[in-house]
Amino acid sequence: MKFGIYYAYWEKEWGGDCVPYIKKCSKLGFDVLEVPCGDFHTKPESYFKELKNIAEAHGMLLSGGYGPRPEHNLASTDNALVENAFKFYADVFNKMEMAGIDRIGGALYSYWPVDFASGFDKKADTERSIKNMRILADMAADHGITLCMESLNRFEGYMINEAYEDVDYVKAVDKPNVKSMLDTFHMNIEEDSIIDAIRLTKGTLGNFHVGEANRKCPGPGSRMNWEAIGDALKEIGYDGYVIMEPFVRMGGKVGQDISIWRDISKGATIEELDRDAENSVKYLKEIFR
Ligand SMILES: [Mn+2]
Repeated sequence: MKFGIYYAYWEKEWGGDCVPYIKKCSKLGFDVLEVPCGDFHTKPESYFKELKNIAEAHGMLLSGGYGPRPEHNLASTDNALVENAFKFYADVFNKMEMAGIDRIGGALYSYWPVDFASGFDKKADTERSIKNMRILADMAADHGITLCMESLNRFEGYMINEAYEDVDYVKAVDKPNVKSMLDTFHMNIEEDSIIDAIRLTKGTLGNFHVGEANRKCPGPGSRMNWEAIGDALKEIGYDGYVIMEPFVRMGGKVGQDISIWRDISKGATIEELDRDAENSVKYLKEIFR
């Protein structure tokens, strides 16, 4: 297993320049940096070449994350919108390959965060999503990219809330580069057993997000049984990325989308955030290996 972190831990706005985080995260003990793909269309090719060069220089791997905006919803009833989403992803996949990023995870099957008031038809949406995901999978395969379908809690999505729904979706798409993806924060809300949920994804798990129930960095003495979670991942033979996705800072679009209405970091400085992440990845590497 390789251990990573999502850049947004330090940021209040989505996107931005991830290059400085490569060196920083390498120094903190990470193997992987997960970067946002939602703003790739705004960036020049030179940015992606720089990501690749700096990552290689520091022995770091890169993975991609995206919570699709409504205009990139593959389950939409609007064909023109879906065509536009394919165009957006075609550009993203090109740039991912340029940067040496071979996997992207998130609610790629739908959009995020869902506006539940706008109404939806889960069954029909899921059928459309599966049909369109097959097309997206072939586009991604041309660039050597794997698509990871992240199971989200009920307050952020409706199509895939539990591991069994994730596995069902992935099996229905039936493409080798479409995988399931779990996140302990979401599982903590929805699953009877986090361990059984992990077991269910044997053979289909493509990315694994970790975080405490309140999205702090994983650590000892928490409500999550990290030892049992690590054992379950080993039991199913998971050899992919374990990416921590802490969100502890208020403010900006990140704080708003993640629903952070108090300062979970308790006024932590950037240096203190760094130490927390460093201690957390050290702990996970000890427990999961
Ligand atoms: Mn996640």
